[in-house]
Amino acid sequence: MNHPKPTYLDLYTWGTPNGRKISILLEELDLPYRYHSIDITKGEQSLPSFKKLNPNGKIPALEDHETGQTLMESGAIMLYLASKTGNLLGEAGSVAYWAQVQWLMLQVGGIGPMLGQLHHFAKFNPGKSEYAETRYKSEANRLYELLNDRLKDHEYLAETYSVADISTWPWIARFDYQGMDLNDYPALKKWYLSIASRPAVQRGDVVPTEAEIPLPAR
Ligand SMILES: N[C@@H](CCC(=O)N[C@@H](CS)C(=O)NCC(=O)O)C(=O)O
Repeated sequence: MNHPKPTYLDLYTWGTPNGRKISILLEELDLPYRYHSIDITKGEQSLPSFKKLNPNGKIPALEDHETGQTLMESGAIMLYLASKTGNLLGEAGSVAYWAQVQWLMLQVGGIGPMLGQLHHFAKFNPGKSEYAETRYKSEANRLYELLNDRLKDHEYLAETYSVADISTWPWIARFDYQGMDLNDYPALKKWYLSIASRPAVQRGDVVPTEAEIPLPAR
């Protein structure tokens, strides 16, 4: 008789790119977890109960009752979950591992912050700062070009599908917010659509908030 896997993971998140990364990863890793909604539009990320989990007051956060580990920062959570299972991340210290970590770090340190600011200025507050809109749009153009160049001769950001792809994909899924046309970046578009077709990605994407995966017009 099959016994259900025990559930010892609690995920606290919301339907933003940083929030969706973790539910997608948990689905890819086939790890059972409980989902807790932290509605950042209502300020729930600043409640003392949540700040006990993430003193920085931002989603996502994770609790692992098996080990007693509590974690903030999506990149750290991804490394933790992939290391725990030995999946979607190379063996610690290997060439594959560092290749994946470098693309993951580019996402958490560059792609997320730059595209996130573009959402703030160009999508939600247009006309407030021409300088900021120009600055973040040019960073978006540059980063899309970088990813497209990399993916011209690589199926994935590192050699195999990994945490690096999972952390970057939900940011590219906001191409519309960013005023970007994926048709201008054919290799990135191919990568985006291939990841969008993965059942675990489709399951994980709708965990925080129901929404259709955005698809480019043609
Ligand atoms: N570096 C953090 C960024 C987390 C982050 O910016 N979360 C946003 C949503 S995508 C948030 O909670 N925003 C609410 C706020 O800033 O108050 C991570 O990767 O986990």
